[in-house]
Amino acid sequence: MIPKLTGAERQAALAELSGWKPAEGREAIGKTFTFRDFNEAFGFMSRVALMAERMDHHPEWFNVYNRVEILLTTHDAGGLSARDIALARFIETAAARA
Ligand code: H2B
Repeated sequence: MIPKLTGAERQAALAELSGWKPAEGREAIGKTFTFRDFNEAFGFMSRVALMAERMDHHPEWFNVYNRVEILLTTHDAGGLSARDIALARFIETAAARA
């Protein structure tokens, strides 16, 4: 069983992750990314997908053309865990490189 973050850990993580917000009505965090076009958005998604598979931790996401909405939560924990924070950090670096 993966431990859920404590309230303090959650707050500290969110303070450090620019633009990530708690989701409405769910123990999850989310952020929407906008790219130049679909090619750039899908390239970003491909890099995130490969890392997600390596981490065995997968995003809930939605893409329309150049927009990618991402929600992170740990199903096995029923809320946020350190894995969500690690994946969010990787996503930030992938988006910055796009
Ligand atoms: N992704 C996310 N976001 N949460 C999980 O709890 C999770 C996952 N569990 N990816 C993994 C896969 C689990 O189902 C497999 C069996 O390891």
